[in-house]
Amino acid sequence: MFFGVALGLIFLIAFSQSPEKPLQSSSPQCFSEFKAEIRPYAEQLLNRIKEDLKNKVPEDYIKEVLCRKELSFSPEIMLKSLTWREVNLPYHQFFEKERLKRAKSFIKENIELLNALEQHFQVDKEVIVSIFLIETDLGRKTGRHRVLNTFFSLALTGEEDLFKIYLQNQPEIDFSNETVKKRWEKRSNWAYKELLYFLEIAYKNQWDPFEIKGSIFGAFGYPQFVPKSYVVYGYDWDGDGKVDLYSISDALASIANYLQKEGYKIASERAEKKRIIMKYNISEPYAETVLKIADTLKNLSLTQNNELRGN
Ligand SMILES: [Ca+2]
Repeated sequence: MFFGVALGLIFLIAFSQSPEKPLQSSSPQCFSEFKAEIRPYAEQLLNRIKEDLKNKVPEDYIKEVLCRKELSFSPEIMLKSLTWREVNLPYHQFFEKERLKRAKSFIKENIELLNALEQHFQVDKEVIVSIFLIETDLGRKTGRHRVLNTFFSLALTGEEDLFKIYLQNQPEIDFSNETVKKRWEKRSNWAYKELLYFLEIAYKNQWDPFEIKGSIFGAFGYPQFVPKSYVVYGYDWDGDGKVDLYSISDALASIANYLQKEGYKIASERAEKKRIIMKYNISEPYAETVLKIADTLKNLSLTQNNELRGN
């Protein structure tokens, strides 16, 4: 073992003194795990990010984060987003007795907070809980994909020449089709902006950016917000100076704040409420399910109150 250490030391000295050693780039470890064909694009993206976040996030921080070995590039996220079909999601599962029972208990346990939120934001508490139930099963399922890697990957596949490499074995994606191409362009531009928002909020909040995990398309926390929604609608209800989407009070207040800012009013007609909920998630079956569950929860608590009164 001693010999090994000594030998290692000799090698170390030999190599550190080697005059043939190539000059190191400014970011020696950056993207070293990536394939050679990807690296120049990643370097270019890194420089663009540094430029666009100037005066907002220190360059050293950006470099430190994006040069970590946890950073990974998954072009299949873009491929998936382009072949994504609007399917009828199994919304009926949310009407299962077990889930409704848990949602009902949740309301009971958090009634003071929910009443305060309803009062403050003028959003029905049952709607808030219904969204919380549908999005993450009351906080049980918040996603397992690293948000940073998702947006980094989507942004990097915005490089056409790079993306074309991965399109070769994808006969179902017709890149000569203008609609497909527009979708790709829109998706990658959006992801790049979300990536900037994410780096900014991770820096400000001193998060470990790789610890934040979410859905396949980068929605995170109990309300499943993308980074821009965190910035625009995030609400620090408990007043600790930070918006924590993994704390019940901040998360539920953020859902309510989202709806209120988009125009939700407790006194509005059902159709109007539905229209606003579709701004949270642009899907009619989604909005319909949110309202139906909210109605069910409302009726359940009414029945319970009547039972208590002996009716
Ligand atoms: Ca807070």
